[in-house]
Amino acid sequence: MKITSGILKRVAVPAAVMGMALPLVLAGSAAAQQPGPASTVTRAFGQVQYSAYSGEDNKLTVTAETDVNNNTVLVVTDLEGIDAGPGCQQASPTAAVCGLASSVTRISAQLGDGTDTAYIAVNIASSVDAGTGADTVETSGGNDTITLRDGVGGNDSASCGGGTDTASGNIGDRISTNCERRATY
Ligand SMILES: [Ca+2]
Ligand SMILES: [Ca+2]
Repeated sequence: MKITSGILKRVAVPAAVMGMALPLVLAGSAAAQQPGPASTVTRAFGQVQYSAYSGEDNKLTVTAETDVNNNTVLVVTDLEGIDAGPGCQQASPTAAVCGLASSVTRISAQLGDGTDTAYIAVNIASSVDAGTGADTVETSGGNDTITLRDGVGGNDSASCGGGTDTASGNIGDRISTNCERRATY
């Protein structure tokens, strides 16, 4: 009887954790899927790829969150809506979970047209191409590459966080000194 009781207790703990963690990552999962096409995110091995849907002012964030199994997973959010492709799972109409964060080696993001914001909040090497429009891009501790060049000067800004980073833009674009290699044309 003692053994049985011990097993039940050990099972009960993860269940309680699960109930508490659920709203953090999977809030809105019961809601209807985002109608129509949206931005997409996929993962192949350690490579995560985000592509913005055209015609939107995308608001991309990439974070590491604790899931229901107490794993640290990569969460990709676009407030304009996002579709989880191969390698990722839909968490809500605006969020996708793309597996264990620790095994992601590179994040690539194409923001396309529109006035977009991108915040990569994880210390993983990232490549962000802001595309056209007035864009704001911020990355963190990885060795990152940010491209602001869209033929228009002064409309974009980049901040690269820690690491050894490269950013390029048009003359007048704001590129932080934390982007060690900076070039404007
Ligand atoms: Ca853009
Ligand atoms: Ca960086």
